[in-house]
Amino acid sequence: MRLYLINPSNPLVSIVKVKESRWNRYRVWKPLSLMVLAGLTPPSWEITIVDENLGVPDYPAMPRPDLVGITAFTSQANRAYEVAAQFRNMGVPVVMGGIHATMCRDEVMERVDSVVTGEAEGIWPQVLEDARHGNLKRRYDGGLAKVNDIPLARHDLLASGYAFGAIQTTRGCPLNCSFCSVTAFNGARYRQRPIPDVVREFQSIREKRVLVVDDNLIGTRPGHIARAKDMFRAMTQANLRKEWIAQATINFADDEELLTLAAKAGCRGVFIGFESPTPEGLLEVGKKFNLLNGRDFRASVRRIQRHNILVVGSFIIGLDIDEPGIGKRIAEVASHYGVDNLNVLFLTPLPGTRLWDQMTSQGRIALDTFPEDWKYYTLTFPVARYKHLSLNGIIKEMISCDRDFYSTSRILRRVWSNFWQHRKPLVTLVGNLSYRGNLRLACNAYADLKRYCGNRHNCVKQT
Ligand code: B12
Ligand code: SF4
Repeated sequence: MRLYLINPSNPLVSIVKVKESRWNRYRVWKPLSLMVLAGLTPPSWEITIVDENLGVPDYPAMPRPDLVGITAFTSQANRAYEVAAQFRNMGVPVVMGGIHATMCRDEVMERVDSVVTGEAEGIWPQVLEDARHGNLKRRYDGGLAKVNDIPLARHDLLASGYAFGAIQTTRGCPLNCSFCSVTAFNGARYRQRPIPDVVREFQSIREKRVLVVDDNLIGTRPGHIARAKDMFRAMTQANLRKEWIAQATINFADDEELLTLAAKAGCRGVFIGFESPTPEGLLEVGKKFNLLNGRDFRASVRRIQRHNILVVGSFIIGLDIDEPGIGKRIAEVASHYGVDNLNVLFLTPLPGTRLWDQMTSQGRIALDTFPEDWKYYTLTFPVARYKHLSLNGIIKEMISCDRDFYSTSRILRRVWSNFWQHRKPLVTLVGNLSYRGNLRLACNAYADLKRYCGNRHNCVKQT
């Protein structure tokens, strides 16, 4: 039995096109979901993983599979449906799973033979068995998996073409921020994989550099942090010789021992969601965790950096409290915090989130011709109607934020302080220039968006 597992591309996410710039190699990330599915698949199946971000193959010229499994974030849904149609026309059954299939099940069911909602671990062997007998059901639900017995992902199947390997050590997040799908999809309970499994899986990754995809690597409670410390100790003891980057909340900075152990285990960078420069903004998105009394973000960032760990800060533009000037404000605050890189995203109502429910009920979803418009749900396009910012206004804020934070003088200052603090001036320079280089691409994309909206009257306007 032959199985193709496919990660569809999104033509609007041009930065992932590896052939256009060699730096993009550092921005293409392995589709871990498909490697996990492959790990759950019995050996009687011959598996090929296709990541369209590395190039779209000529499917009809490939050997005919017995089953196709497609994964998709919401922003990949359009291409996922095209791929599904292509295989279904050849008479090959198609199963789709992942976050979009879970949040928009009915839409997906109309376009594929079978939909799997939730996490796959508990249900995928059953799906394969039904497919083998030509007896696929229309729907399966995997719910939340027990993370104690997840087989290792098949890291051997996507061996080349990427700068980073990928691994997951925990699932779920208790914080449930309004714009984020993680709590809705993976649950509020923080589930931690057994440390020996994590170490073994790390050992099976060939790349020197690894993305730890956990939404919050260290968790929020003392028990979570103790486990993170144990994991870092085990990683160091296993002498993995990996360098890895991860996502964490700002409490990462609060524990010197945790930072020391993380750095020793190979941590080289963290991505931290600051979300908004104001307490009102944090309250609006529900990220109360960042509001702890007396938190000095600048000192926190510096404490992390002292361990030679780079900090990428993430903010959102388009909150109800955001007014003209927010772009400059974010650039200033992020510079004051001292982050090494800044990633700013448009507030985007993703299906299944509290924000989606709120914006839908208020009639504020502007790009709502679905499924066609899903391709704009990359958080790099303003797809909603924002309270104090028009379409032109919010784009202007985003551009001014990027221009400010990535101005030549600010980049030089950042590189100089990295040099002065014996950190990573070169990595910071390359990272900053690469973000700055994207601005031109982003401006072209905004111009296309405006044309698209122009044809469709009443796109984004003030409410
Ligand atoms: C790593 C990651 C990335 C990587 C992607 C790597 C890759 N190619 O997969 C990068 C950095 C590139 C990325 C980009 C984006 N991401 Co992202 N990302 C994640 C993150 C943190 C982890 C994903 C992961 O690997 N999980 C581990 C695997 C094992 O879990 P999984 O993917 O859920 O797969 C399981 C099930 O879903 C299911 N399953 C999945 N696929 C299939 C297929 C079949 C056939 C079956 C049966 C089952 C199945 O089985 C798996 C095992 O249980 C998630 C958060 C999260 N917790 O999921 C956000 C997340 C998926 N990202 C999100 C978003 C919004 C984006 C972006 C649009 C915006 C952005 N800038 O972040 C872009 C998308 C760009 C594009 N191409 O269009 C949202 C998606 C929400 C949505 N409705 O789409 C998430 C949920 C985070 C959030 N804040 O809400 N992301
Ligand atoms: S944004 Fe981060 S902290 Fe908030 S719910 Fe999502 S994963 Fe958790």
